[in-house]
Amino acid sequence: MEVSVKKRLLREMLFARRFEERCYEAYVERKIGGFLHLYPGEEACAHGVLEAARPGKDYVITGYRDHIHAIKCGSDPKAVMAELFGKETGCSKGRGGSMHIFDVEHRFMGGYALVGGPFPLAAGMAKAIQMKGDDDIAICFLGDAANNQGTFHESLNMAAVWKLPVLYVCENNLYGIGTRIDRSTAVIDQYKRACGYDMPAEQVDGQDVEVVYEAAKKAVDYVRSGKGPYFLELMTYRYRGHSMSDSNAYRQKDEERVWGARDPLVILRDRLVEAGEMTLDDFKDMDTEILENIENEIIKFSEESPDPNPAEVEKYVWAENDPYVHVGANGGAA
Ligand SMILES: Cc1ncc(C[n+]2csc(CCOP(=O)(O)OP(=O)(O)O)c2C)c(N)n1
Ligand SMILES: [Mg+2]
Repeated sequence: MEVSVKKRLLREMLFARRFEERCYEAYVERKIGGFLHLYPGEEACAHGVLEAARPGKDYVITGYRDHIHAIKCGSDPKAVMAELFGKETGCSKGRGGSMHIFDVEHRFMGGYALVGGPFPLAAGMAKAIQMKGDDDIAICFLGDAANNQGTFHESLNMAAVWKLPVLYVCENNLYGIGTRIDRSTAVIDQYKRACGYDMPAEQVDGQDVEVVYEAAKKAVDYVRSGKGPYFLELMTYRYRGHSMSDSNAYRQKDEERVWGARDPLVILRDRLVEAGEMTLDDFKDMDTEILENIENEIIKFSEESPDPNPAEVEKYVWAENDPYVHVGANGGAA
C-alpha cells in the first residue's frame, strides 16, 4: 500500500474515532436521543474493506453501528451528525436517527435495527446487480451474533446457489450485547460457518487496516469477477458498551487491556512513524485539525439546523397513501 494511502487511511480512521467520541458526548449532553451504537476500536474493518472496494458505487449495507460505514461511502459527516441530532438536514431528514443512516446517492443502503435483516437485503441487491449485468458488488457488514439468525443461512445458501456478487463481512467483536460468543454460538470461528454454503471464506486480524485491505482486495476481486459470494471474518473489539444504555460491566479488564494494546490507529501510526513517514507531532496536528473541524463545522451545523416540522410527520411514511392504515385528521380511517 502506498504511503499516501496509509496516511489518508490514518486520517480517516482518526476522524472516525473523534466523530464517534463526539457523538458520545453529545448523547450525554442530551443533544442526541434514542439508540446510539458506537464504532471505536473497530475502525480498521470498515476502512480496510471499503478501501478495497469502490465506496460510493458498490452497494453497502450494515446494522445499527453504521455512521462510519456511511461516511466512508461518501456521506457528508454533517448530514450524518445532523441525523443523530434529529434535524431536518439529516441524511434521513431527522426521522431515522443513529440506526437509520441512509444515503442512496452514495449507495449506502442503511443502517438497520433488526439483527440479521441486511443478509437477505444484500442478496437482493446482488441479484439486481446480476440481472442488470453491472460489475458493481454488494457488501454486507454485520456482527458475529447476527450469524445465529435464520436469515444468515437462507441468504448465504441462495447467494451461493445463484452465484451472487455479494461480499459478507463479519465484524467479529466477540460479543452480542453482553453475551460472549462462546456462550451463544456453537462454532466460534465464524468463517467456518460459510463453508456450509460452499463459498470461500477467510478470518483475518481486523485491527490492522493493511491486513484487512489485502484480504478484502482478494475477496472483492473474486466477487467482482462473477465467481459468486465470499465471506470475510474480521477479528475486532469494541471499546465501549454495546450501546449507550450498556454499562459494559460483563467484560474482563484483562481482555480489554489486550485488545486496547492493539488499537488500529496506533498500529498504523506507529508503522508510519517507524518508517520515518511522519512524526508524532504530525499526528497531533492532524488530530487538532480534525477536532476543530468536528466542532466548528459538523457540530455547529447540526446544532443550528432546524428541527423537522411536526406538521410533516407523515411526509416520508410509505403507508401514508394506504387507505386502510392512514389515520386522517378526524382520527378515523380516511
Ligand atoms: C431480530 C433482532 N433480534 C434481537 C435484537 C436485539 N439485539 C440488538 S443488537 C444485538 C446483538 C448483535 O450483536 P452482533 O451481531 O455481534 O453485533 P455487534 O453489536 O457486536 O456489532 C441483539 C441481540 C434485534 N435488534 N433484532
Ligand atoms: Mg458482536
